[in-house]
Amino acid sequence: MNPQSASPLLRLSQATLARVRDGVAVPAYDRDATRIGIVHFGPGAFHRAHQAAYIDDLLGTDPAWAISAVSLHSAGVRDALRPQDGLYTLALPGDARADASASDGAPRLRVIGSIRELLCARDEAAAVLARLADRDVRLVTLTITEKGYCLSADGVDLQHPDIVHDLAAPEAPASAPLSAPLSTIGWLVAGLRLRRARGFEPYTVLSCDNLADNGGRLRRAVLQFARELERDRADQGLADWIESEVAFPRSMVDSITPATDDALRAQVASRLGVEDAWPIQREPYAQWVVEDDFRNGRPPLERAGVVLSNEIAGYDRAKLRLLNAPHSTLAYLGSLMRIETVADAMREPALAGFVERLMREDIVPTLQLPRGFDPDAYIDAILARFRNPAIRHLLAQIAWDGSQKIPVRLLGTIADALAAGRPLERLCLPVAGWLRFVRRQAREGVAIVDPLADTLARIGAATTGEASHDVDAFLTLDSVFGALAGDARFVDALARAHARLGDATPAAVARALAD
Ligand code: CS2
Repeated sequence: MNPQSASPLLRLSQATLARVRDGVAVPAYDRDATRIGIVHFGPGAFHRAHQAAYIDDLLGTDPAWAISAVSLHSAGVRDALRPQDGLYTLALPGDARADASASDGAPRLRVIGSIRELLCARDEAAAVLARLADRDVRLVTLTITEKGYCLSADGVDLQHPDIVHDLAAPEAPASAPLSAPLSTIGWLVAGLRLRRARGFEPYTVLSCDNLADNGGRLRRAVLQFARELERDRADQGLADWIESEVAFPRSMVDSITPATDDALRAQVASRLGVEDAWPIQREPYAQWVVEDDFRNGRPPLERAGVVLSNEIAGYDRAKLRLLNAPHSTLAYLGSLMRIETVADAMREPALAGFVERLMREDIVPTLQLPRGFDPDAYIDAILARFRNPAIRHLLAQIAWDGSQKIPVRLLGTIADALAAGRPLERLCLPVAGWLRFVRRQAREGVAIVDPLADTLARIGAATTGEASHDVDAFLTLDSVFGALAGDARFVDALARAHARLGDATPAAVARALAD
C-alpha cells in the first residue's frame, strides 16, 4: 500500500487554498482586504449555496460586504467552517459548463470565500451583539426557514416560548445589552436598539425565506415585538424609530439545494486535493429578486446578477405557488407512493401529469403576474429543473415542516380559488396527501420533522382513515388552516380528496392521480 495515499488530506483553509487543484474555481479577490458588512442569520445549505455565492461574485468589485454567518442554536456550521477560515466548496451538478478536466458529468466546483466569520449565538452572544452593533454592518439577511420567524397571522407569535423569553429579559438601560435573545426577531431588535442608543444608522433587514411578502411580514413582527418590549422599558420610541428608519425589503430566492451527502464529500475531497468538512451542492439555476428598498447603502447586487425590482409580490407568489407548491405535492404524494427523489417522482407519468395540470390549470389562474412574465415558459423551466437527473433531491427533505409550508404554498391558492368560485378538486389532493403522510409517519413510528411534531404525531395516531373524521382532526390546527377550517366548501373538498386517496397505498395514490 502506498503510505502517501493513506495519509489524511490537509483541510481546506486560507493557508491551503493554493493547493486546491486546477479545475476548481477559488476566490479571485484578496479575502484579507474584505470587510464584514453583512450579518446573516441561518447559514444552512441554502444560504451557502445561494446568497453567499452571489456575494462571492461581487466582493472583487466592492470589498465592503463580506458576511458574518450566525447560527442561533446549533454550532455545527461554525465548528465545521471556522477551521476552514469560512471557506467551503459549492458543487453545481448538471452544469453545462462543467469543467473539462473533470471526468464526464462531474459537477463544476468553486470554493466560496464570502463568509469571513462564523458565530453561534448560543455560546457567543456578546460577539453576535457586537457585530450587529458594528457601524460597518449595513445589512442583516435571514434564511431561517418559515418556522424561524415565530409569526402569527399578522405579527409575532407572543405565545412562542422563545418570544416569551426574549420579551421577559430583565429591565436594562437603553445603552446596555439585553440578555442574549433566543429568537431571531429578538436578536434583530437587540441590535437595532443598541445602534439607536449609540446614534448609529440602522441596518436594512432582508428576509430571504420562502414566504409571500417576507419583508412585510417580518417588519410587522419586528414592530410588534419592539412595541411589546418598550412597554416596561426606558428605551421609549424604539418601535417608532424602527418604523421610520429601518427598511425591510422583500425578496424572492430560488435555487434547488439538496442536502450534502457522503458521495458529495468524497467527490469534493478527491477533486480538491484537500478536505472540506461541509461542501454544498445546488442546481446550476439560481435566481434572486430583491425589492430595491435599502436605506443606508447596499451591496452592488446587480453586478452579481440579482434582479432589483419593484414588482416583487408577483415574483414571490409565482415562485411559491408554481415551484414550492408542486414540490410539496410531489413530496407528500410521492412519499406515499414510496418514491425517494423529485427526479424519480417526475418519472412517474401519473404524478408528473398531475403536477403539471395543477400548475397550469389550477394555480396560474390565481396569480397576478409581473409584466412580461410568461407563465408557460416559467412552468416548462420548473418541470425541467425537477427532472434534472443530476440532482438527487430527497422528497423527505421537502416534506419537512409541512405545518409551515402548506399554508404559504397551497392554502393561499385554495383561498383565492374559493373566492373566484374555481374548482378545488386537484388543489386539495396534496393537502390530503399531507394528512395521509402524517398519519403514516405517526402509525409507523417515524419521527415527524415539524415544529408541530408532537401535535401532529398525536393527531396522526388518532386518525382512523375515515375521511371526515380525519379531516376534522387536522382542521383543529388553527395556525395551519385558519379561517379555511370554517369554509364548508373547503372542508368538503378536502374530505373528498382524502377519500380519493383510499387506503393511500402506492396503487391507490396512483389511481387518485389519474381520476
Ligand atoms: C423546497 C425548497 O425544501 C423545500 O421545501 O421546496 O427548498 C425549494 O427547493 C427551493 O425553494 C427552491 O428555490
